[in-house]
Amino acid sequence: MQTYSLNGQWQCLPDENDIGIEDKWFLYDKIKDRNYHLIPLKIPNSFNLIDGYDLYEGVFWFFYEFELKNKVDFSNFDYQIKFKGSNYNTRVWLNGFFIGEHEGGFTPFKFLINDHLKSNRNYLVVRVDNTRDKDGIPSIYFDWFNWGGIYRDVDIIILNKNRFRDVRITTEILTRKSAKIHISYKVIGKIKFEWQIIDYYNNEIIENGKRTTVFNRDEFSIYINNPRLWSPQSPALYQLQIIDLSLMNKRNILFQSDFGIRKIEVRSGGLYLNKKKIKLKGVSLHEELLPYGRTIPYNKRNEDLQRIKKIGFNSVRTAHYPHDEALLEIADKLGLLILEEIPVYWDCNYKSRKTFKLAAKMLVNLIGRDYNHPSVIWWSVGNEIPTHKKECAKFIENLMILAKNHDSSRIVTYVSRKLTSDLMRRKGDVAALNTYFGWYFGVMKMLSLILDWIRTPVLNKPWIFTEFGAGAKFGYRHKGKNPPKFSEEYQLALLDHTIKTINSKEYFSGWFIWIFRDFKTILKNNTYQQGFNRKGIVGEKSTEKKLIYYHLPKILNKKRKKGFNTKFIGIILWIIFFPFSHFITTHLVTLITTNVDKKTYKRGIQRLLNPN
Ligand code: GCB
Repeated sequence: MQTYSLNGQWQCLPDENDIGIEDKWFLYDKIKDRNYHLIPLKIPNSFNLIDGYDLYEGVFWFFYEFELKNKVDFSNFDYQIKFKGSNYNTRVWLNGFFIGEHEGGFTPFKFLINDHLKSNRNYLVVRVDNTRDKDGIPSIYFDWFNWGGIYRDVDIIILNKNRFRDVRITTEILTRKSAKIHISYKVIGKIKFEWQIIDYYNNEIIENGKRTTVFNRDEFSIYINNPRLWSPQSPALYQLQIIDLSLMNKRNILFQSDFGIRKIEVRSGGLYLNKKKIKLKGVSLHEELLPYGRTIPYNKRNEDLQRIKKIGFNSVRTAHYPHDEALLEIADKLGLLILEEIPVYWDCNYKSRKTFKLAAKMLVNLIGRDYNHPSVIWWSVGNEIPTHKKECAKFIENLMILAKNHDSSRIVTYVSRKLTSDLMRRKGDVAALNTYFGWYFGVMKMLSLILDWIRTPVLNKPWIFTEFGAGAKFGYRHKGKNPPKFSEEYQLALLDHTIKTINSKEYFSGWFIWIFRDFKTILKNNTYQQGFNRKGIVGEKSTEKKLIYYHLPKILNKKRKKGFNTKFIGIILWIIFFPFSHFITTHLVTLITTNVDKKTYKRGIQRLLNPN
């Protein structure tokens, strides 16, 4: 496989009235002959970084001319165009011909272009529309910025006619001294190949063999002695290489992928990595860094994860959608456990078959993309969704079944913000809870009792506190007692209290601070926020470190002093209040917060649509 990058200087054109299709902007001459004011833009990049388009939601067209270095050879190769990420709806034309369409902003997609690719000049046209859609995923309301456009790499992929697909490497630890590596794949055509397992540690081939597969699914297993296991403390990596043996003198690598030998398991109410109990201590991260938007340079992503690791975290939740694969490559190398999620978020059209199909496609694509990364330990199929509604419960349950069918080696769950009324929690491998006690509602001191209460229906599974946090405006400091909300001191106090509380509860197998970095959102607009969610431990450019940042290394492992144990009181509360539980959470706690939020959302959306 060879790749030919189409990154570089493109031209683009906003289409505010959506006339481009009717006006045939996909034809080269149409654009060339008219005096359109084309805007140069370095792709990958979001169009919201163009002056004057920072809040734009709508259609943008992109134009790019290219010539492949070598002559095209359709008898031996297939040519695909691959987009690693483009938000939200993307249509592609090559040399005037429609090539394909893709819906969804965060997973890669590709189209075969043999029929229209030329050896000399090629003219590529892409139309991207980031208008919110009620049937989309996410739907209309979400608490992050809707960066539009082609914001990840674009490549031409040149594939041998005979090739591998869907190569999956699954590892199993058999004994302390041996491991099994299971390789499954599909072959298009007929391939005689050699496989090799390379150990990065000594940089040597530790196992190899030969095989032939004809048009089929196939699989084989390799056993290795004294395996070095992958873990956050020791992220040992191996590499699988598959080499074509049909070419006599040329070494043609058909497939290669790094992998790690590790096992994540849920058993007896705990989380185990390589058979040892583990507590996840992590932070969430949006794929955004200013001034780059979502197109974060590799070295900056690396810097993020290095800092996260250095603070002492062992895991990262990639909120709320798949990030660029570069993040996973870095996490594999550094030893950070990653929680991945598809953007099924808040209210989507759970009744729609089309929306379900879209979610299912995103999930399967994500699992396909990231299966071989040892850092990835979990698939979440949704965040803060209304599981009390029948249609949503079914939607989520079916997605969890789908995830398990595609990958039974990882944790499958969804994330809920409901306290007592989410009876679906039992169906996930772990119970995942988001709650902003002491921020959006409640008082910090009540947290311990509330947790002991709400866990009652899921006593046998590990709980993960997937979100908690407090906003802080960098530089807003308060001396003395009772720091106000949005001060750095309040954030420090809340995170300190919450972490201590969770660390003291054996049924919690992990927690994730919301969030590493402040991020843009049209939904947060008070004096301290001004278009940013301020719950980051660093500011939106990563340069400003808040007070909590310096304290975290000391706080991560803190526990509460042993005090009054509310475990049994929690269970009794559950029994007493069970008949009212739905009312309490759905109609009181959740509604109070949702109503407050909804007003802000509406204002935010209105401001976006009518900036003046
Ligand atoms: C949540 C959401 C997250 C928001 C966060 C907040 O519960 O899961 O996407 O950004 O609250 O800060 O309001």
